[in-house]
Parts: sequence; C-alpha cells; structure tokens
Amino acid sequence: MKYQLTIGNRLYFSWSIAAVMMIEHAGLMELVDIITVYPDHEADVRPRIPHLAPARTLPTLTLPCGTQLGDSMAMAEELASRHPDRNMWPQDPKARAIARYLANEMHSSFGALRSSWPVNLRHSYKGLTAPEDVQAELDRLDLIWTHARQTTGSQTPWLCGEYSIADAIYAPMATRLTTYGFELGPTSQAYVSAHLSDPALRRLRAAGLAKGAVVQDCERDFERAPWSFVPAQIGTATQDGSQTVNTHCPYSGRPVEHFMRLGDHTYGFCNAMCRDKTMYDPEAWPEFMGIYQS
Ligand SMILES: N[C@@H](CCC(=O)N[C@@H](CS)C(=O)NCC(=O)O)C(=O)O
Repeated sequence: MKYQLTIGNRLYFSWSIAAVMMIEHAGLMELVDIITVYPDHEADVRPRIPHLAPARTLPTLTLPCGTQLGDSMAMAEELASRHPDRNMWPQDPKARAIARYLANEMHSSFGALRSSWPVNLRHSYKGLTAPEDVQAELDRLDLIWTHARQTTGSQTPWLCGEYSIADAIYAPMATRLTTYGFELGPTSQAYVSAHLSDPALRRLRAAGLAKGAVVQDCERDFERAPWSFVPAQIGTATQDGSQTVNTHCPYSGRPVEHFMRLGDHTYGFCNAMCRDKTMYDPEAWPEFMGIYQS
C-alpha cells in the first residue's frame, strides 16, 4: 500500500510545494501517489476535498492505513520517523536541532509575507519595495538562514548540510522572494539560487506550467520580469512526428503520439502533459535526458 499525497496547484500552493520537495528529496516518490486538485481560490479548497476530513487543507497525506494528516510538519515528522534511512532530518544532532528550529519557525511565522505576497512560480515582478512589516520578516529570514549555515558549517548549498526537511519547507519562500524581487544578503541570495536551480523544484515548476491552471487570487498586476532561473534549453511542440528519436514515451513507456522539437531532433511522448512538462525544462527530467543524451 502506498501513501497518497493530495496537493494543490504546484505553482501557487506553498505547503504543497514543500511536501513534494521533501518527498522527492527523500527519494520516496515511488511510495507516493500524488493527486492534484485545482481550487480556484483558497475558499474553494474545502469543498473540493470533502473526503479528506478532518484535514481538508492542502496538502493532506493519507497514510497506507487510511489515516489523514493535514499538517505539513506532522507529515514531515511522520515520514522521517517511518523512513529513518532517508535522513530527512540531518543526522548530526546540532544540525538536526537547527533544522527543526528553522522548519518550525517557517510553519509558525512570517505572517506578513504569507498573507499578502502569495507564492507564484509563474511570474517574477520588478520594481517593488517591501513594506515595513515585510522588510522585518526579510531581515529575519536573512538572519536565520545565515545563522543556520554558519552554525552547522554547511558545506552544501543547503541550510544544515545535506538537503533536509528545513530546505523543503523554505523552498516556497525562496520562490516567493524571487516572484516579488525581494533580495537578501549574499549568503541568503545564494541559498535562494540553489532552490531555483534545484532539479526537483524545476520539475515541479515545469509540470505546473504544463498544466496551465491559473489561480487568479495569486496573480498581481505588477510589472513583470523574467523568472530568474532560465533553463539552458526549452523545447517547442510540433505536429510532425515522422522522424522521432524515440518510439516510446520516456515516462510511461507507451507509444508516442505527441511531439517536441529540441535542437535538431524530434522527441515523442504518450500525451501532451508529458510533452509539455519536458518542453518547459528538458534538462530537469532524467527520464528524458536518458533519451536525449543516448
Ligand atoms: N496546517 C496546514 C496548512 C496548510 C494550508 O493552510 N493550506 C492552505 C492552502 S496553501 C489550505 O488548504 N487552505 C484552505 C483552508 O484552510 O480552507 C499545513 O501545515 O500544511
């Protein structure tokens, strides 16, 4: 029996993004069926998931026994204790304590950023100045991210050594800062860049863009800037499947019916979603790169 993770639109639902990141980075994807729902706005969440009572928030993790967990930190703790070999928290006790501290602070704080500056992986905006309450939270983020890296002596791009639950929990914050062009000090800015170039986050974004669903409440009328992480290559859809490199979809293994042009070649996929998620960021998908580089 698998876990079932019910999430909201990958481009906008912050806790859903964090849940996917922690599961992907722990290598637990093969144990999880992900079901995505597309509420039009926050008040539309509960009516869409009556079967997930008592949680009825997104994300909800349904355990193999049927128990529903509707709180991100509970999901994180439960998965970490059920899969101790995956090191979802750092192994070093000091680094683990800092990671727990930071993850829980994200979960309980940063109300100004969270209430008025929604996550939106579709766009970056420019020319914005953070209001005072938001600036105070940006300063706090800068302080605790820098503190975590210094105190744990992290030698990786992540907060407390290897990627941990703390990093998954801050992934949506990194994208939120990118969306609104809020910059922190150099150490924190490097941490934001690490998230943006993380293949797991790039896959999540590409899949969200491919689906195309928009949450209007999270869109703003500000002047737009390009997303700061630009993939090395982007594909284009084509109708011409007469000469494809592959005859079977890199993801499902089914015969190809939808086609993408990348460089001098045409690649096939079993459906438009497989094609489009690849198109937005080909390099982020190991299954596709296996064919591309062969
Ligand atoms: N305590 C939950 C909060 C998750 C949450 O607030 N999700 C929002 C969407 S990002 C939601 O489902 N809102 C709908 C509602 O509260 O009715 C967690 O830790 O995961």
